[in-house]
This record gives sequence, structure tokens and C-alpha cells, in this order.
Amino acid sequence: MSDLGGQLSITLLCGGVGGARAALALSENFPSNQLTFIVNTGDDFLHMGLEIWPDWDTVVYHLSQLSDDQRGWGRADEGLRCMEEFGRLRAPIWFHLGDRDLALHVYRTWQLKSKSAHRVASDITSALGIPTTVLRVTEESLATSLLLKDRTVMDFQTWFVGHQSGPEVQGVLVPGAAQASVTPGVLEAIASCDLLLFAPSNPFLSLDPILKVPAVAEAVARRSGPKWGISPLWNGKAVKGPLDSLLAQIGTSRGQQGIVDYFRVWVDRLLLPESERVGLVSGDLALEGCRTLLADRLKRREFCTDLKTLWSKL
Ligand code: FO1
Repeated sequence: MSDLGGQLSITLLCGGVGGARAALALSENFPSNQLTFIVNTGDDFLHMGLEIWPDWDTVVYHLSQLSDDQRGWGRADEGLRCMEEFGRLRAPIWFHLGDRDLALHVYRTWQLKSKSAHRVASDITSALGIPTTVLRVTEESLATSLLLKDRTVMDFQTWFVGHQSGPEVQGVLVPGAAQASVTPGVLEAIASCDLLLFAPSNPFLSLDPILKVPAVAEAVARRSGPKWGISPLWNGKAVKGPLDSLLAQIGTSRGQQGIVDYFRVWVDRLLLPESERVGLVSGDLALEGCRTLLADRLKRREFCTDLKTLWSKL
């Protein structure tokens, strides 16, 4: 395969903080005009009348260096004046909305009255000076919900934030996937890139909703070029979020084996820490050692160095 530098075009399927960090890693180490990020819309949320796009916003905040790196979501250098007033007004305060973040939700909700979601998204990325293409997988929300052990259904943000992903899960429902319209450019980006990468996102909450959109699943399955997954586990544990318990509740196995079981139907290679490849039953899925941590710029560079090395070995 050709050496990388500017020749390697990559499309990343992503969601959550792990997805945003993978997007940042690629944007720091590859030319932006070779990159397309396709973001989960299952976490989207209409809250207090405002259109909130958590996974897309998290990617955009990371790429524009505006994100709160500690929490992984929301803005750095935030104010809480509106939250104080929401409290005084007895408005909901379980979902944290900083002042700067709120400006984005107000602006977006206003713009969506007269423009398509993909037009508003590209207006925001250009206003924030982001050169990379950051596409929502669908125009509408996929409305991810959790089917709980007690057979009730809870919407994603109520479960994830409102209940700190505590209630035990029987399954993940993505009611919006069947009817959703795929955002222009998504199917093309999946088909025509040199490398299709699945970010180290929660497979059940961030990747599955994307892949439950029929046209997207078809485009991925039909694609003949390389399709690589990146394990979201390190030392067999989730770097962030509720993945460990979800693997126990709805996965086929715990730890890396559960990740292998998930990815083997979608990708031809899985990147995971070298020391964790041993003992896994992976069938025809190739397991590649890789430095997969992305918490700072140096680790993200190391990840991309390994990615380039693996690519040049093809
Ligand atoms: N996550 C939390 O744990 N608590 C919050 O109050 C919260 C608010 C919030 C506001 C805007 C936004 O874009 C994301 C926010 N998140 C919050 C994170 C969000 O729930 C997750 O990033 C994704 O939906 C799942 O990765």
C-alpha cells in the first residue's frame, strides 16, 4: 500500500468521548481534507425546547480545542449563570448546560427552524474554524433508548445522565434508525475512503445506532476496502463510560473477547493493546497490537504512528 502522509483518506465512525478523541488524534496527524468524521445521532436530545447534539458537539469541541478535557464533554472556561437561574426558576438542572454551551444550543435550535440539520452543522463547523468534514450520520435523531431489566424503556440521556447509567439494561433500542434519512456525503465517505475506521466508542451505545441505519449497514458491508476497529478497552476495562457493565449485561463476553465478538461481523482488523491480544478467539478477524490510549497529544500521536505503520505493512 502507498505510504501515508497526504495519500491516506480515512472515514471514522464515532460517538462519545472516545470517538471525539479519535477524531482529534486523526485531525492532529493527518491532512484535514483526507478525513471525514461520521457521528452518532442516537444521543440527540430535545431538552427545555433546545436541540442538543451531544456526540456531534463533543467532536466539534475537541476539534476546535474548546472542550473540557477533564469531563470529555461540554466547553472549557464555562460559566454557570444560566444554571443558577434555571435552579431559581425550578427548571430542570439534572442535565448540565454551561453558558457557552447553551449559546450553541440556542443558536442551533433557532437555525434549524429554517435550515436542514446538515446545513446548520456545516455552518457551525465553519464558524468554529474546523476544516474537517464532521457529518451527523442522519439528519434526524436516532433516539437511542434503553430497554431496562424491568421491561420499561428509558431514553438515552435520562438513563446515562439522569440515572448515571445505573438501571440494568436488557437491550438498546434505536427506534429512529429505520426511517432516518442518511446525511448527504455519509454513504460516499464510507464507500470511497482508503480506510474505514470504527472509533474506540461504546459499540452498543455509539456504534450500533449508526450501524442500525439500513443504508449505512449496507454501505459498510458492501465496502471492499479495509475496515478496522479500535478496541475501547484498555487492560480489559473501559477507558470511560458504562461499557464494562453493558458488556456484562448485553455482551456475549466480558472484556476484550466481548469486543472481538462485536467487531468480527463488521471489520477485518481490530486494533488493541499488544499485551491483550493473547488468548482471544477471533476467527478470521486479524488482531493487531496498537497503542490505543488517546488522552493527550503525545498518546494520540503514538496511536497514529502505529496506525500508519500497520497501514504501510498492508
Ligand atoms: N454528561 C453527564 O454525565 N452529565 C451532564 O450533565 C451532561 C450534560 C451535557 C450537555 C451537553 C452535551 O453535549 C453533553 C452532555 N453530557 C453530560 C454528556 C452526554 O450525555 C454524553 O456525552 C453523550 O451523550 C454520550 O457520550
